Amino acid sequence: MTYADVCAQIDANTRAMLDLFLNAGIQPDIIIVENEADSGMLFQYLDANGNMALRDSSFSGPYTTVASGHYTCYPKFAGFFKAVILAAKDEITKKGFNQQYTRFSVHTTSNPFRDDTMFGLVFGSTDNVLNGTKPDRDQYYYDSNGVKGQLMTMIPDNIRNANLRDLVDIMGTSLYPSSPAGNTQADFDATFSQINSDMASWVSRINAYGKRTSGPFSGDYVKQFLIVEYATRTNSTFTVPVQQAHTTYFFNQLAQYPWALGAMWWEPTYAHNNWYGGDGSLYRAQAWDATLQDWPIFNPIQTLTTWGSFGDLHLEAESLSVGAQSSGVTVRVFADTNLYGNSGSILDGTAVGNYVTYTGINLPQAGTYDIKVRVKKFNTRGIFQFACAPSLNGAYANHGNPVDLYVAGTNGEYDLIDIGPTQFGTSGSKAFRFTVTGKNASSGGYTLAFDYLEITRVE
Ligand SMILES: [Ca+2]
Repeated sequence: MTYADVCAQIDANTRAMLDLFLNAGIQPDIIIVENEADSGMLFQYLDANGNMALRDSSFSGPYTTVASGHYTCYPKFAGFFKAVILAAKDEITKKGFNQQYTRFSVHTTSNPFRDDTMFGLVFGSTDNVLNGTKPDRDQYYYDSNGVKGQLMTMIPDNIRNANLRDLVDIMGTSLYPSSPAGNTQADFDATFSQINSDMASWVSRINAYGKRTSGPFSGDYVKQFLIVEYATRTNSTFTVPVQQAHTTYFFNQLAQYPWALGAMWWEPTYAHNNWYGGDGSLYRAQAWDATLQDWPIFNPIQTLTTWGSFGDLHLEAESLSVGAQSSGVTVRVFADTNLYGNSGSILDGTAVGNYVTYTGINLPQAGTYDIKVRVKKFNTRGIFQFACAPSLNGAYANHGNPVDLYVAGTNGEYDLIDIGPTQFGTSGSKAFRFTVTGKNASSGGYTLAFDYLEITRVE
């Protein structure tokens, strides 16, 4: 099979796979090409030292070891990606869809903007950002000294001449952070040092590409970023609560970059080796319980729900600072296994006008955020009005309608209340106030109980 034959096969397979969606009226938002492409596709093999290397007899040389991050035949490798994207764009158009609505992502093991990676040769090298109509490296062999070699004529013209830099919208990568040494921010920062460094280094490059000025994604960055695989490993010190804190911390950091689309959770088996399927879901056995003489099971669904809200600030009410409260009225943490973190924050209100103000709600940037609060309804609850201010002693503005937390009976109910979009003119710490405005005629009191806040940037 010649190189051109492989490209033709890629073209046919791409169309066949995509037709399953398009024929059902479904146009993908994002097509991710390959799976950790830079360490294993089509022409790689293990060399005498056991390193991944490129099967390329024509252009063997110092650049053949993948560990170096360089590729002798980048144009051939890039050609496979271009073959997929060109075929997909053409098929989408042929089926009557507007191909502008589909973005294309590559997925590499290491971040594709870093200079010493395959894609970094095109996307990351400062000289190539925006300069020239097409990076030469898409077409020419370069030797280990960076000397330009011959045109890769075995690559079909339409593929070789296409500009991968312009075809790829979203840089995708995997991220499996190491287990932190402890449970402090410094410990967490240490596990994310490489990705944080990368993210910071991309700011100028992504800004150089600029934003789209037309089309369905007008206003978005031309180049965006997605963590295609993300997971943390469970061990004796990296327990589930620590992982939650660790992951929440990281997601909030990612949210500071408007061109970062988020992260997709991947490979639950990586988190623990005792995962089992059952009842349509996954669960895993926790550590052997000597008292119970059993393997207690841990249902990850709640955990994944808790972790899976990239771009959101997920703040447990019981962990928020109480900046202010009505005098003589208690605000306390209460336990309930139906609450996230197994606890919440309750205002033991006794009258209309009682309030609690939570502080330290740190918004990464100005903008409009949708605010949701999970509550525990009960037969002694009051009605609250939500208000927020730029600071504890700032000007409060009401948002959303009064919410009645009364429910009959003694079991309680749990509900995620959508307060609605709220505009914040500045980033930084905000104050959220919940004030009792009344109670249902059947309610026995004026208490308010909160589980967590979910704050999602909407524009
Ligand atoms: Ca909670």
